[in-house]
Amino acid sequence: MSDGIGIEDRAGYRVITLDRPEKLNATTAPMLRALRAAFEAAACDRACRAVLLTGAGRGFCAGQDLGAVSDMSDPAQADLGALVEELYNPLIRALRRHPLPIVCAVNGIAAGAGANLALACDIVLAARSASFVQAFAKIALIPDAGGTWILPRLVGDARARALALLAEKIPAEQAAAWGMIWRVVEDAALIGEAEALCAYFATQPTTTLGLIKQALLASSANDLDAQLALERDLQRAAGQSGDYAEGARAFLEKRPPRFSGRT
Ligand code: LHQ
Repeated sequence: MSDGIGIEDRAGYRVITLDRPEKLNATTAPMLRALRAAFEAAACDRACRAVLLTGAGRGFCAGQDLGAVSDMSDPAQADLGALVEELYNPLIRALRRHPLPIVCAVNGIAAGAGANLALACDIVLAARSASFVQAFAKIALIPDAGGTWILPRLVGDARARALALLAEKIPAEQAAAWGMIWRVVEDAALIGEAEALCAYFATQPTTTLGLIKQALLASSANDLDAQLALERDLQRAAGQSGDYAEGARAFLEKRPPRFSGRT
């Protein structure tokens, strides 16, 4: 049986596709496990220098498959927290701590945990026809998959509150105008642009890009002194890399650098 995701290797990067188009790629337990395993495998593969996440069909991801978690016979016995802990939390941590740049191509609706899965990626491109909805409140749930952490950081408290409490669908263009995503792309150009970004990242100083992600992640919990100390330490590591030596040499020799990635 298919686990609901597709994995395809390209030159220097990997494409992971959410693949249950008949259910707008709503996530199931096998799918979430496979997704996490795919990201972990990408992190360990030295030939892979970026990851592209997208969805098959007309949706990106409609969030948790509600059919798979809807035994309403005794709600008091249901433990959605256990599901969050086992399946969503490790995935979101894996994305935010991932050493490679992750590009997300939001090809259609991103709802509930599907929206927050997209927002956990590093660079989010969305098709002009795509939209985002923190659908949770409509079914009496709270935003999970990191939604209550990332939304206020991306769009500010006022917009995060309205998005979460009203659960209104917002178009891709509005998401971009609010700083929730990087940019909107014409539908037909979406995958091409996301692939081009990944191909670009595949030529870049991969280890250093991972250090940049590490610094940005830490900044949300650190005070200025702690962050300055972290920058010192990470810059020390970056400065000792072969890619820094190549980058500086290439600049001085007025030629494009040839980064090896993981040095
Ligand atoms: C679906 C789903 C879906 C199953 C569309 N499930 N079938 C939750 C619980 C537990 C613990 C952990 O955390 C979570 C996190 C969450 O993600 S909660 C939020 C779950 N998501 C939602 O509440 C969104 C539900 N979906 C919708 O509101 C709509 O489908 C949207 C607005 C996404 C798209 O609307 P339409 O474009 O009109 O498409 P549709 O509703 O006709 O959906 C197409 C098919 O996909 C349909 O199946 P069918 O067999 O009737 O053709 C839907 O039933 C199915 N589908 N989302 N989450």
